[in-house]
Amino acid sequence: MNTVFESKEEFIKLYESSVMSLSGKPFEDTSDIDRFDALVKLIASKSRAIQTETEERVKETGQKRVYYFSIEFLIGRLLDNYLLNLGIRDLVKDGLAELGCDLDALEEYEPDPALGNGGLGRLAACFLDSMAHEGIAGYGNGMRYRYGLFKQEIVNGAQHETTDEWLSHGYPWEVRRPDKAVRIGFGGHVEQYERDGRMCFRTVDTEDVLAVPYDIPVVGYGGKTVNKLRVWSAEPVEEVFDLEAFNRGDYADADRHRAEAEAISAILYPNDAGEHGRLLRLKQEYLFVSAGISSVLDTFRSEHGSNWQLLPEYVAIHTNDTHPAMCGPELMRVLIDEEGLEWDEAWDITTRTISYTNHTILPEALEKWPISTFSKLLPRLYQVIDEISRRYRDSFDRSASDWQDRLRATAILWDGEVRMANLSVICSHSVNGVAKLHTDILERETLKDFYALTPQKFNNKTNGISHRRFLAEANPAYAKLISDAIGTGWLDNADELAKLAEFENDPAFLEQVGAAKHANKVRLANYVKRECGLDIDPNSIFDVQVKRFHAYKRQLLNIFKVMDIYNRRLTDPNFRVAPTTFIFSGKAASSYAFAKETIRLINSVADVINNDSRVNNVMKVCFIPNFRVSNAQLIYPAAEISEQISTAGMEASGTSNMKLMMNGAITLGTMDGANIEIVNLAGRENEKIFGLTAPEVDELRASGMHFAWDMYNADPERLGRVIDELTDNTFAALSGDFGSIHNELMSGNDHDFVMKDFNSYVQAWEELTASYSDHAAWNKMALHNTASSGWFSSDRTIREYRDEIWGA
Ligand code: T68
Repeated sequence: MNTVFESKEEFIKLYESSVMSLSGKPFEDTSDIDRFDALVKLIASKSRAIQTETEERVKETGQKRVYYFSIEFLIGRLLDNYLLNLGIRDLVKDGLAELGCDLDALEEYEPDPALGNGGLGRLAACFLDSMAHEGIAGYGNGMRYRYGLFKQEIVNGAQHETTDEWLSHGYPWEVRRPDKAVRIGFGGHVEQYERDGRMCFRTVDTEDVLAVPYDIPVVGYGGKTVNKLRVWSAEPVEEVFDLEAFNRGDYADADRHRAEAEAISAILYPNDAGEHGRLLRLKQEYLFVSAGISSVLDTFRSEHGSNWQLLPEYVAIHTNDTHPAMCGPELMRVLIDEEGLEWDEAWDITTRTISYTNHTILPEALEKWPISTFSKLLPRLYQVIDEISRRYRDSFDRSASDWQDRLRATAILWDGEVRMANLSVICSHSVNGVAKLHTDILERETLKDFYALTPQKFNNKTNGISHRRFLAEANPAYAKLISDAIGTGWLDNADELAKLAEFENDPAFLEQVGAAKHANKVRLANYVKRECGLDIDPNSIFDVQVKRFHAYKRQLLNIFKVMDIYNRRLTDPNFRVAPTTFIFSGKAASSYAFAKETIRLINSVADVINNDSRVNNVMKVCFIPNFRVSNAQLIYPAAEISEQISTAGMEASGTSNMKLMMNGAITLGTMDGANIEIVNLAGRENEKIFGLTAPEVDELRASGMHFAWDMYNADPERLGRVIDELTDNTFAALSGDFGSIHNELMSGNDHDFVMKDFNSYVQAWEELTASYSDHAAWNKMALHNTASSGWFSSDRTIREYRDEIWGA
């Protein structure tokens, strides 16, 4: 597959000269950073050569282009991934070794850009990988935040946020494209004017900023397609430096203009920031939408002229959640105001071009903006939205008896607010959820009125993950075992993982599966020792819950289980525990007090248990700080139990469940999100399912017959005791007690059914861990999970989007 370097010798020659010319030093005098930088620049330039070929092919064949608009792309480190995708990892590693460099060591210098919060942003990155692999002309359009999501440190058990300065040494993958910059106007007012005998609209007296794109190559596996991710940075339109202010000594004032413009792309918002009313967030959304649409249309125009009727044939614009919801009105605005199209034609083009994915049913995540804020910031765009809304209402079918309720539920403008989800649905030809159950809930509950009106728009696209990043790259020990057994075809086609089923009854192979897992556990234990100074035992079970902290994800339930096991171990010397390391990792939004207290509770429980010699030979609790793509790639391969314990009906899909399954972990989970598909693929006997189902949750909520205090009183020995321990100083030594969690749980009447599911959860855990001692049986389950996981490759997901939504 390698057509990048003719030979190792050629690589060495090119690389040496690249190091020297970039650093201006003889090779021997260069630092590891110089060497890392030069390596990336060399691979990036080789990638761009393929990108040029890809571009020519797309033009020649008139291939449809897909633009994936997402306010987050959590791309992770790229070097290792691209070496793998280009088929030159071994060649480069060997070549570097001849020069006395260690590839793994150099890779540690690569920043891990935190340009996303969690699942949504990582999904976007997996999709870029799969689009390039599938030969789709697919491009990411997003934001280049100067500071990504905060860096998490743990101080006295609590999360502390510090800034993530990922750009401090520069980012060698990106290319700044000032020639493609787009001017974006905010504020001002709308005026009418006449053009070619036609009344037109334009906005005047705007405050403008410049959106400057940076392009990052996206290298597809197989080395045939290289696409790009374009991220936008906000800058002042022109350098307006106030010399007078500077001379007065007002240095801040002198540069105010620049600072105000740059603020727009300064930070990534945490997902629980409560965006409501945050003007800067709205500016971010408009900036990447407007600049993105402008660049999409420029490319189209250069190929097809102004034949806008052809747009839906050659372009698909996908909106990842509601953050790019302005794509619809912005495309309308440009087609009407700038290209002179009539409303109806523009509307037809727009709705046939745009599609939308929903990622949550949480009502607080359904974005809304006050009309007053919106119309002041974006007066013309607001007029367009108002007109979309008016026409929607006017054409509304009033024959059904409940038409008024239906109109109220689906309206774009309501109660003084712009409802972004409704705008997204109305402007799109396709609306999808991200797992079967989630799509069902959208159709039956969250978006039921839209579903009744336009059922044909709705479809499911169960999420997927890049099996190349999260299995091949993250887990070299297991990947080698797999490739030795079934060949390397699975890298290209993840369905081939099913061939592993042949080895499920091969004792020698199962032992090797166990050995690879053990090696990964040792690797993680070393990382934990380095990062946290904690010794964890690679012979214990690694029980893992890694994801954003949120009440519905129920990290609280997990730590309650740990507390209960600890209590029982202390009170009953005959109570047997399979030696286990309970591993947690993840960030809580900085303003989300309950989630942050849960992190502090976990670390406080860890502090007590890890230092208690009565139990610390059989249990340890480990919180790995600053969860991100790079350390996730060390954690997934080491996991044996995958904790997927959200309240049923709440997790849209989950994707760590898929990554962990693929790496041979057994799911301990509820029937929620994509856990359901996991069970369907691998068989219920190969996972451990517990707890309320989604219909049971609905029923119990509706009945009003669940009472936290009854649960507490009914089980004083175990559940009651755990709850008492939140406030009786048992875990207070590190930094105090947990009254707010106690209060939230009891006054909130166990909103997330932590207490309700407690018993069945702990029992399921005990049964599952009891079966661990039969190593052969366990490894067989693990292998069966990997063998069943091919369907979760994002290659499959992307093919479904391509065939059923984009028509690309
Ligand atoms: C996640 N959503 C879902 N949102 O929770 C998860 N939100 O079930 C699903 O697997 C994943 O999306 C991919 O579909 C998120 O990650 C956010 O991060 C987010 C960011 C900004 C604003 C709101």
